[in-house]
Amino acid sequence: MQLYHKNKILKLDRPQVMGILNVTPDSFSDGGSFTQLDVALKQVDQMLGHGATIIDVGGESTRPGAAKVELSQELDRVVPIIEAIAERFDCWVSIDTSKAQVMTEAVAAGANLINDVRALQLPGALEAAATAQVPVCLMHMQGQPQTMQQAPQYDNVLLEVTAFFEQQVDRCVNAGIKREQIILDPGFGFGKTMEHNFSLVKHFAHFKQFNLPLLAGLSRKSMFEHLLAREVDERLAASLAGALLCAQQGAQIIRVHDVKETADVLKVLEATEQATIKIL
Ligand code: YH5
Repeated sequence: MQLYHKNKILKLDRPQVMGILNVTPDSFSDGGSFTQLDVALKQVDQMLGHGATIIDVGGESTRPGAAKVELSQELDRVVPIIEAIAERFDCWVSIDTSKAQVMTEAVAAGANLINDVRALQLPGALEAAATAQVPVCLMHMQGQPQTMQQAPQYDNVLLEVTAFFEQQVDRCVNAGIKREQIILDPGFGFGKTMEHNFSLVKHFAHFKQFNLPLLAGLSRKSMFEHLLAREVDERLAASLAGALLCAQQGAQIIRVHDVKETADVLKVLEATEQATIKIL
């Protein structure tokens, strides 16, 4: 399995680490300022040095209850950073957005992958992604970010997420996106209770039936707060356990804040899988 964009190929024969680069300044300056750009590039350099192969640039906060971001503000945040990364580093750059115009301008600036928590459902997004000819990550979410955690409900979360994937893959293929360029993501924490999230972890392997790349994003999420009563900066061990459980069940891309530690865990998994093959 592999993804491609122009002359770049991302091999998925072992799990890849996607490092999260938030450019959502709850701080003061916008993405174009020298200091913020400099800080972001240092973080990128560090994440790549620690083994990330994809940098996921996000300018809209989709945390429960977060404020909406205007188009111009989101563009101002992400475009200069993507240009700077693409200029300096030979890595994959992913744009975490739901807005069609951000997708288009981000890819023009050098992004290689569209990561959309709304699965290309906002106006124009499907067409923008098809035109951009980059791989796309389709994430499942129940409801909208502002309200999704108020009362998530499913008859069967696994079957509902699976049905959603079937529909959305069809929709993308019909719009001209190549099937093999679609990544699926069950969307941990997006309109899901703790029980729903852990059911999806337990049965992550169920999604291998699509024979498409799978992405798991559990890093520091609230499901661990509810389980462990840990603040966001105390959820590393839990996040690593979640990453391992999903990678062991076939996740090819693990989206994380803590690249170094996650890369170590994935190396342990890989060494174990290699050893098993040799013994058989
Ligand atoms: C994802 O799962 N998540 S943004 C709240 C947290 C910690 C982390 C309260 N974008 C995903 O990371 N894209 C986000 O603590 C994503 N999959 C994909 N494909 C939310 C996030 C977070 C939220």
